[in-house]
Amino acid sequence: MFDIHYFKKLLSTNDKAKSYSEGSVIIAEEQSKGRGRFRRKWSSAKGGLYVSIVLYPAEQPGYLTFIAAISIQRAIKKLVGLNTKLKWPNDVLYDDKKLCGILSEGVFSGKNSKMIVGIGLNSNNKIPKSLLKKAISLKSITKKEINNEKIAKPLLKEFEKLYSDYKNKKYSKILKQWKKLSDTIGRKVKAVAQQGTYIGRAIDVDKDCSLILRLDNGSKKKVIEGDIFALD
Ligand code: BT5
Repeated sequence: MFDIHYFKKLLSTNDKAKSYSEGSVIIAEEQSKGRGRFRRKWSSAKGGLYVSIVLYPAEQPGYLTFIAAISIQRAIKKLVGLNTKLKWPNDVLYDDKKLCGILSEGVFSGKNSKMIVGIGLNSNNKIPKSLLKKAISLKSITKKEINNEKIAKPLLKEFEKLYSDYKNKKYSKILKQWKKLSDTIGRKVKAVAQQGTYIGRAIDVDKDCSLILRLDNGSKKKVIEGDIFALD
């Protein structure tokens, strides 16, 4: 299904992907302007795996981020045998540290609208000192050089399988798999969103991929986007 294009260095694979058609995959070894959500910087030193997948626009784009996270989790398990966990909404964690981040973006230009799913995996890239408390790489965990192509292959294979469920609107099937791997559900968290900041226990993720918190006063709060910080 996928048509893979490799590059040594790009500004951002998500930006490069904008000029490619559906089914294309852009992979770079390094990015000079890697992006996170909310215009944040994504540290993208040489040796990491930076991937963008170009897809058709669709409903419920939050699931594309979940699909990418599940696929990375499985690819890592397959290649290096590590059990990683998923953090709402877009992270893959090991030992409470961020190993991978996902940025799904819609590109809208009339008839040619598309979705781009960007995946940044810290495989061999050096993590800057300023991020060492919250970020980690596969190489630093396994003490071995990671073959990025060997990660990309099962990643895209898993993605393709889950994407077929997504296209068939089997959202609950995907959600079930995400929840199984979740590090978020059950934890007390601080959620910082545009709608406000809330402290509560993460009790669920609903069919719109929103996080449901149980606040201290017993009421439920649906958080649509933002960042969460574990408090226990
Ligand atoms: C993300 O944003 O986690 C989405 C990252 C997506 C990166 C991929 S790489 C391929 C594609 N091309 C791009 O240009 N982007 C995508 P967010 O949840 O907002 O997290 C960003 C925050 O993570 C930053 O503010 C830092 O605190 C932290 N961070 C930056 N670089 C990191 C890294 N390499 N590893 C772990 N954490 C990092």
